[in-house]
Amino acid sequence: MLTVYSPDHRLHHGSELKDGAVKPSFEAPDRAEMILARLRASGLGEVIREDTFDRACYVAAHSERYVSFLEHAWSEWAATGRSHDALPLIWPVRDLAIDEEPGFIDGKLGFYAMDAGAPITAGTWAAVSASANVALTAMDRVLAGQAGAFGLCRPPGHHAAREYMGGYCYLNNAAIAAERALSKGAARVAVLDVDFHHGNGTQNIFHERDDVLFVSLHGDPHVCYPYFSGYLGETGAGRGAGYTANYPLPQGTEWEAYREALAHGLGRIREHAPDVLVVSLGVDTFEGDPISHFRLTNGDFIRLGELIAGAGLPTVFVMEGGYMVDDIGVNVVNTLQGYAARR
Ligand code: Q9C
Ligand code: ZN
Repeated sequence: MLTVYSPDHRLHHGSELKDGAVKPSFEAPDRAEMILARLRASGLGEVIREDTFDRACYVAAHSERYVSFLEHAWSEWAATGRSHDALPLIWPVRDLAIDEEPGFIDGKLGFYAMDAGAPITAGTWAAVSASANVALTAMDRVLAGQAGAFGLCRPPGHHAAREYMGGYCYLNNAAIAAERALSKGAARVAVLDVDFHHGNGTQNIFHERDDVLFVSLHGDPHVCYPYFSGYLGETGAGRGAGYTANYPLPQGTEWEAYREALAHGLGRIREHAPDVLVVSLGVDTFEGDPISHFRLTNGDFIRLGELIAGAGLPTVFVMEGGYMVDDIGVNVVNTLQGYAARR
């Protein structure tokens, strides 16, 4: 198992609103460093740096104006004399939903965001573009014949939609990797999202597409973030009707119920017969996660990797969430080792 890693992730260390105050985000640099340390200690395989890619690779999954916004947001913010993290404070909800980009940074922040959980800082664009490049590099290695690769992406990506950020996510690394595979000749791709939170961004990007199947297991959005997406009845639209499969699961879900839903989702993936599988690997399904509500154990992640390997597909793992930093490395490496043992 090959890992792709970029130290540039450290350039992004933002804040979030917590308990009525602005505090360091749960989505912090030590997450990636803990995973890297555990990977190295486990001898799982080589760790390489990311390649560089053209911005057209990002625009395959996002709009040009959104990518431009991400690239220039900090300099526009700093030009107003502010040096703290940029967070949106107004959103174009329902009847206020216009499609014209505002001319001022405070309006742009809300126009291109679903929540206040994706701060823009001085180093955000450098880290975000490096994170997408990590996913692209992992995909290129798998397309070149490697059985499996792990993109140690940070920031994560699955909440980022075609035209908005949120939930710690900016560019959708999994969607960008899937588009890369299609651009290199794959006929079909599947994305399996096992992060605790619904991958609303990935679903948004591929909602009307029949070449990319999106399968997600997550906390029931009736009571879990992101609340407005991830219901059972969301199954795709237009040509994409039937190519989105959501498995909302109750809070407190343990391995046995999780395994059953996963087996069903993997069945859908087998029917789709993709050339390559992208796994949005969040380990915030862990029982000790501070912001999530499933009860998977350290050992369950080995079984997760084994079941994914059972699909028999070339696989790109892309890092998403997971906030119990003490266990994040163990849970990621367990998943990858479970996968590698069965390939
Ligand atoms: N108290 C990812 O896992 N905040 N994003 C939820 C719950 C947002 C998670 C607050 C969580 C986003 C990639
Ligand atoms: Zn998550």
